Amino acid sequence: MPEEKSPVAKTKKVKETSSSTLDKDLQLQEFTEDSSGEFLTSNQGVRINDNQNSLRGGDRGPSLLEDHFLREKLTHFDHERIPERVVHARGTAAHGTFESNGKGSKYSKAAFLKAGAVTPLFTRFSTVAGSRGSSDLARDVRGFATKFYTEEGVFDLVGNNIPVFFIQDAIKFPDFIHAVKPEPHNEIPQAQSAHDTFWDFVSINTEATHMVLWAMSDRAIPRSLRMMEGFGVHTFKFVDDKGVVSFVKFHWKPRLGVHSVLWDEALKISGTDPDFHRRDLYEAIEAGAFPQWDLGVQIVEASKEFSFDFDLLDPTKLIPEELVPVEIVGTMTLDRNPENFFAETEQVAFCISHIVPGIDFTNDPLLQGRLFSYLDTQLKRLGGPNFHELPINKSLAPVHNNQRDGHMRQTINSGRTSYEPNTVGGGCPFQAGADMSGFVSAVEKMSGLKARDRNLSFMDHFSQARMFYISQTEVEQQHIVEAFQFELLHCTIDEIKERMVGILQNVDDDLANRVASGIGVKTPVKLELPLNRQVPADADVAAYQPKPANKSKIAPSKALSILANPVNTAETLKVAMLVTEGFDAAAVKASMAALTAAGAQPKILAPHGGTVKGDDGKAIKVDFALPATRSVLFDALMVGGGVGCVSALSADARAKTFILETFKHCKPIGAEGKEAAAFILDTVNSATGKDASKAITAEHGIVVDSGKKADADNFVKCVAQQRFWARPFVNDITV
Ligand code: HDD
Repeated sequence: MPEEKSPVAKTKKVKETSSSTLDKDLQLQEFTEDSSGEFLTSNQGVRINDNQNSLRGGDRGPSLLEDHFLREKLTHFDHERIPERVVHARGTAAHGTFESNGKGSKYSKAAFLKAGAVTPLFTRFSTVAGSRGSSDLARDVRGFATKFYTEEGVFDLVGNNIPVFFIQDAIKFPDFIHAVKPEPHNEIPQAQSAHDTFWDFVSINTEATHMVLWAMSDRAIPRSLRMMEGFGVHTFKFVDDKGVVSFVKFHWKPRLGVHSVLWDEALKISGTDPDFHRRDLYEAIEAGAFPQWDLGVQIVEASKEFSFDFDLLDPTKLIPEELVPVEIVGTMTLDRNPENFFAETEQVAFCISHIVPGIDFTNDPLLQGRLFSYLDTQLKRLGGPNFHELPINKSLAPVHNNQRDGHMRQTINSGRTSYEPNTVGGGCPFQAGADMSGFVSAVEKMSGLKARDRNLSFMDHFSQARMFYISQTEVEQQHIVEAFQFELLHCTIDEIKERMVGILQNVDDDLANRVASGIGVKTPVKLELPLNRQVPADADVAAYQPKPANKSKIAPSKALSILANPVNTAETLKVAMLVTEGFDAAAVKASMAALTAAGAQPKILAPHGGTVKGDDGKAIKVDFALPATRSVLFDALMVGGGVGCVSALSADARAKTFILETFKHCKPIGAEGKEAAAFILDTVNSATGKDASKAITAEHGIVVDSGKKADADNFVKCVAQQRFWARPFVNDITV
């Protein structure tokens, strides 16, 4: 393009690409269009002179059908939406790599598990029930889907942040999803399980109980997508290079640990910043704080298939880590945001059927149904059988076959043959056949009667639900009780609430009683457990009846609690530095330096936008202003010192609300000096009507910084701990 005609200076972004991601990057870059410095054109490449006025018959006359630019533009616009995903519509994604440590090669011949192999990937996180525009902080399961572009083809690990599922058989999936989605008559409520139809379904489908407990736990309201685990859920198979098969469960373990928010925070975040998780992931990656997860596997030798008191094929069960430890086989790093949300995040097509040699499916009936559903969904969403040609879905391993034509075919296949075997094309492309380098299904003996039946080994619906509940700390159990109460109080049908309490009695009496007392149900509830399956003629019906958990026999599993496995780090946490004119600049500067050194992100928060002047006379930029933010968007608070600053903040109602909320949510609070500490105490005292001075201690996460290094270190330590559950007076605060 001639330089002098360029309407704007060229500002092409030069991307830094690590060599490990080079191949996929190059592939994506081939398709990336950067319009900086370019003339506006039609889709046919014709320059457009006037994009403001349509072609008219007279300057006040009708628009003319002849206006091909207008028609092209409106037609494209009218077709800009594709169907949103029927589940997991709301999501966000990032590019990255998986680096193998080689330990997986012992069990699987998959090339991406070989020592030192670096594989480009794309991971999409999502909620399940809400529409594309719903809030990130819904109480919901989070999808955790990773597309590995391996040298042997695409492997999609399409999992969740919860290791089990609601149902055991894919035939129940549409019913379950219809029950949790907004009700069909009025499309209410959006992105919430807190309504009659969800609880109706799970209170008569007892196999859902284990997962329901997880969904009512803090796992369903993560602090960040970067701070949650991922699970492949089903048992898969690994096949090694000698053809030896073992069973495998996949785990993603976040390096930042697992952290959640409180339900009160989730509700407020949904209003203040519905994009909270999406923004958090995007900003972390833009800032170079690349999130990492270790990929772990639990391996069960094929000969041990029947050595558990549950069925490995039952997706409502997990293998306790005490029985089979998780072995780490590599690490995922997400280091690049998509260039374009629609082209990449919206069009990425995960299919559980996308696997590579060395991995295989099991007969888990939920998995088997998924093998059909994902491919089918992509045909609908992406409009045809060529979705694998979209840049984000394209395999890095070369694709050669005789599939041809179809909507929007991109590949121009040369040659005369589109069939196999052939001689005209020299036999190409030819099957891998005897050299066994292709995908070979693991050989498995099959027998049985053709019937709509499910093995009795799938009938224990409560033992692991109990194991999950009794593995939680008291604080976590309280959150579960409150979650059940919140949800069931949104149900309008009393029988559903009663039935649900009846179900919980089969898990834990204390849980059932506590939930019941909050929702006005009298215990014990008399409940005959529903028999929601066909019982073969002449079979013993009792054997098909779900049984209460054996309460004396079940042991807790420490790995299931978030709080029992703390990862204390201040890395990437957001700390609000609340200041106004006259703040003690030296103290704030020192605290910010200590926090930054620990990897945290201190942000200046003031009653107004623009800049704010410290007692050194220097103005600094305000990052957040009280009228436009809320404490729930931050992990910790430091209240600036300086007499003028503290007295101005004391007169600011929003500043006090910010302090009270942070206090109530048990988050770390710092005070730059005595005046700031007194202000915090006064604020809490007047809200509680009590003397809260015994809460103002580092033990309860409140640090008074008197300028010593030890104080700054102490505050950083508290920020890293994140929550102080034993802090007194929190329940006396009503903000
Ligand atoms: Fe599914 C999407 C995870 C059971 C049918 N599912 C979808 C996504 C995730 C999961 C993470 C979003 C992928 C993305 O980001 O694009 N689904 C799961 C897990 C399940 C599960 C962990 C149980 C272990 N799903 C499941 C069943 C069926 C489906 C039993 C149907 C029989 N899932 C779908 C789907 C979706 C989907 C309708 C919607 C959009 C898509 O596939 O691409 O096909």
